[in-house]
Amino acid sequence: MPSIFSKIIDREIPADIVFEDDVCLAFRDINPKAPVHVLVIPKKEIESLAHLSDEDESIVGHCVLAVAKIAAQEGLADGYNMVVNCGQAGGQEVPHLHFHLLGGAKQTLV
Ligand code: DGP
Repeated sequence: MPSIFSKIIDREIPADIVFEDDVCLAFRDINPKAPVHVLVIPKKEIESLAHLSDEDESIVGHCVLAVAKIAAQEGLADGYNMVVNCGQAGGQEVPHLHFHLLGGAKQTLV
C-alpha cells in the first residue's frame, strides 16, 4: 500500500532530498534524532524488512551502499549508525522500508 514515502518519491509532497538514483531516494528526516538524520528508501514499494523477497537482494545492497556514500557526502568520517526499524514491535511508523542514517553525535544504539 502506498505510504507517505511514495508521495515523496512522486514529488507529491516536499522533502529535503540529498541523493537519488534509479533504485533509491534519500532525504532528511522531518524529525531528526541526530545532527545528520537521513532516510534512504528503495523506490520499489516494500513494506518492511519482513516483506523482502529474494529478488530484492540487490535493492537492499544498493540501499546500504547508498547509506555509506551519503555518510561520506555528509562528512561523517568519524562514524555513524544505520538503523532499520521493522514492524510494530520494532517501532516502525512508516510502512515503506527505510534505512536511517544517524550521525554527527556520538551515540551507541545497541
Ligand atoms: P520509523 O519509525 O522507522 O518508521 O521512522 C519513520 C521516520 O520517518 C521518522 O523518523 C519520521 C520520518 N518521517 C515521517 N513522515 C515524514 C515526512 O513526511 N517527511 C520526512 N522527511 N520524514 C518523515
